[in-house]
Amino acid sequence: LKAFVFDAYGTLFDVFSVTSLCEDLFPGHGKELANSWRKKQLEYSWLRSLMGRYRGFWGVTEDALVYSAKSLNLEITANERAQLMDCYLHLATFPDVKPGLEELEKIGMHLAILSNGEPEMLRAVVENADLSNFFTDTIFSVESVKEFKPSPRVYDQLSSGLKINKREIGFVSANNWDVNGASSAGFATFWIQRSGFETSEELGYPPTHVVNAITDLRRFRSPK
Ligand code: LAC
Repeated sequence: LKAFVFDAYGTLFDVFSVTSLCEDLFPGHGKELANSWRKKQLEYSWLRSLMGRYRGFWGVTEDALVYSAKSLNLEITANERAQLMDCYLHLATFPDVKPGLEELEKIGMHLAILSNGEPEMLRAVVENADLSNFFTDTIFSVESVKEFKPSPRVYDQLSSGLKINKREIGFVSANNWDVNGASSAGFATFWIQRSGFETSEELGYPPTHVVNAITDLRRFRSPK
């Protein structure tokens, strides 16, 4: 492998770092709101792809927040909505992210991101997490194909985008459905199973490798 391409939300960035603000704003409902928000965000991305009605991930994320608050009978003001959406630009990174990326960079791997996020929201979260130096000009978004993961068209942009042969690209995600999508599109895949409790999807395209953290990836570099 010459390149590792990372999923963003859930893999580099902890989407559940929104939970503490959810709990501050809606005491007793923080976890429920955060869980529903993420679940609905993904559902809307899949539904919109099927409908052929693309809307940027920022809008999809906001729609999912509005739906989730409504479904839990929580009254959310415009200001609270804006505060919660702003969390998406300041998500926490998992502890293995920076050390893992540093190791991979040191051994000369090309590093990239491929995400549902729009380029602007991705650039912001990457910059706020101080990861910009790892991903100069290598943030790829579904925006170019206007269909969400796991459409094969999303993953297929990687080879031309990176100018690296498909067989030399490893796709890394903690989202098992995303791994299935990239495997199905013909990539070598790495499923990050951080907690060890996640269940594999029954979609038929399992990961090529399972690892516990980004710091486990360096052993997969091609021999020089
Ligand atoms: C992404 C989704 C999987 O970052 O959250 O593409």
